[in-house]
Amino acid sequence: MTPAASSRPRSIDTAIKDRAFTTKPFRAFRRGRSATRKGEEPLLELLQEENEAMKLHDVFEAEAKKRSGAGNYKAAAEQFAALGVDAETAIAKALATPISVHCWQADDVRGLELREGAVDSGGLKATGNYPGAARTGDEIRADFEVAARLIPGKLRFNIHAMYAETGRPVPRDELQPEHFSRWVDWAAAHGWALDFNPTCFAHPLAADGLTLAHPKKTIRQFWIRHCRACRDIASYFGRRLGDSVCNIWIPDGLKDTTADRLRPRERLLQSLDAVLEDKKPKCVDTVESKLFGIGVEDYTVGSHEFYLLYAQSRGVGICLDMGHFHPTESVADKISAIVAFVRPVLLHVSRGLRWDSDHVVRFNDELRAVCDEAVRSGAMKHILWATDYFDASINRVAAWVIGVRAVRKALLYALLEPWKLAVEAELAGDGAAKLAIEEARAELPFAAVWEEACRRADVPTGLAWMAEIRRYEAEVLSKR
Ligand code: RNT
Ligand code: ZN
Repeated sequence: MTPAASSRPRSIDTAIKDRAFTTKPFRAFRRGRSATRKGEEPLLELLQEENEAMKLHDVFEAEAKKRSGAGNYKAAAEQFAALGVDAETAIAKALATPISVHCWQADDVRGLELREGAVDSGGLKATGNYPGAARTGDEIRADFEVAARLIPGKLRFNIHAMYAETGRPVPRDELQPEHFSRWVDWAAAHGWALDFNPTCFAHPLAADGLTLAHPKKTIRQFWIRHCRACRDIASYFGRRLGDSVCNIWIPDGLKDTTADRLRPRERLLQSLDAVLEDKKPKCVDTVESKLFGIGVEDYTVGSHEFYLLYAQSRGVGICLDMGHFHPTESVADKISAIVAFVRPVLLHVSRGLRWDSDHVVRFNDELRAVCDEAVRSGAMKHILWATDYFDASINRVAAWVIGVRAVRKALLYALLEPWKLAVEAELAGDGAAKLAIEEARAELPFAAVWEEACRRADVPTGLAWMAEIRRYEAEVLSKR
């Protein structure tokens, strides 16, 4: 029995003090957050009592000690088999699909550059002030090693030019592969390939909100040189670790009542042609559109139509970020429309709440729809998976684990769809049968197959991984 199981009621603060969060920054942070003190509104007191009843720490620890539910898998697999789905194949494919995890969740998109003075963030804003953000490359790497042990399946790691470790200020257009040698050695040691992104924001020459489309030639040329340098770096990563995706996103746009929408797009087209003019071995080029950004609400130069046609005409890949479309637009539906013309299709898996808010990815309808469509398209080898979100208001390592596990889970869920039956019903014109089959998915024992996948990948199931996160928070993150 742990102390929390005693019958004496304890406040959240006491529980926190007794448990993992014994250090000052976490106590202060959590006190500030909880409005539930004795004598306040009855509803809040009630919630506080409910929270006590949950005994979070004990639940996580107990989960961590449980052996995962190997027992249920056989029966579950039989249920799937009865609907024509092979659970073994689904598990194998789900675990083998690489997910490229974004480094920028660790440090709220700050980067490691040595620079003087503040710079504009290019409309990217991580909100929240949860303690423990990574401050150095070593801290990002250590944090990711913890996250990676809690995520099943094949991973890659995705860094940005602003994560160069140069030891002295190096202009972005002079970056070289050697400035990323620590990333490469580390990734190689873990068997992860590295993906890359030019950083065309958070820089004095991006202060106008324009980079590759800037009216000034000298500024455009700086960013062209930067993007070319980035392709060389990606090509180096590719040769060392296996193909590297180099994804170009720029913030370029205008705030209000744009007078000339054509010339900036012509300039972007020319700049991109200059960037992409020669082939770089092992570098897979993609371009990423956006609907709008903070401060550039009226006009985005690199809109979806622009980049889709650019990618198609130039033979490069397209990146679809789930937060970069109108909130009612379906990214899932775009996959089958695009993949026959443009390859690869890189998915930036994100979760927008009301706007491109980059919330931690969850196993929700949108994500399931994207994974379903990717699997149904039969073109999985042309679809690349990457995460792109940043939440500074919660434990950042947990944010990684929650989001990437959700992607893996949704991939497995999609691979377990009784899809052939649904297609058969559709071809037979039997709409009711199709609906019934799709509804039955919610009743199938998915959890048992997911647990089995986690067990085979040697990572915790259920809530067990949270015990690890809390330990790391108490031992490492809280000391930052
Ligand atoms: C921005 C894009 C882009 C960035 C990263 C940091 O809206 O989504 O992919 O999030 O490059
Ligand atoms: Zn993105």
